[in-house]
Amino acid sequence: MTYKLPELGYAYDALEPYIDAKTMEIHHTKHHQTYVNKLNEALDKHSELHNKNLEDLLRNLSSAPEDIHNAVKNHGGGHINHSFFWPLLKKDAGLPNGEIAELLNKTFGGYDQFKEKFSNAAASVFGSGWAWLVLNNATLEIVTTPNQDSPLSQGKKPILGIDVWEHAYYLKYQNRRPEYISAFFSVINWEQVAKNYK
Ligand code: MN3
Repeated sequence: MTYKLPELGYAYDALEPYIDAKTMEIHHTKHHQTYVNKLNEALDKHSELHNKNLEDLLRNLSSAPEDIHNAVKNHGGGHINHSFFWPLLKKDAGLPNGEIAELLNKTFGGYDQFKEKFSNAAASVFGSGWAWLVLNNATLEIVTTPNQDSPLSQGKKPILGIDVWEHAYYLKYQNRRPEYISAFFSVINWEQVAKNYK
């Protein structure tokens, strides 16, 4: 069992000017690839895990072998988080509609309120991490995780997520994370979000 870097499904410059081509290329071919390589290295040591899927390993992180626990958490998390992130990005994908729009209204009072709350959560992450819209049982929640921790390890299912590691935005936005977060809202693929919810 060997994990592989997934295709983005679009060109590196497809999200310009919101997310620049160079950032996308480095993020995908260097950062994500490194998570994949290090996850594979760790799992090489434990053939008994080769028939388990990564989501299950992350859901039951406490039962991962001690010598690779951190590697599964960091590199397994990095692989699954980025594999989840790429399809969430699409230019000119519009605003949420249908069931997702209704859920945002019901849970947060509307799209604008959701956007503000999610943006504040993403801005509040200290250092490297992620902000997420998750399903916690049947309830939508906004949560953050440090590093590459996956919401799966907290028993939650991600619906939408934003990578706020500096590697996701530094070339274009430097220290201006709020501008990157604002730009992110121009490239959310709400159809993919709806699929994740389903
Ligand atoms: Mn990243």
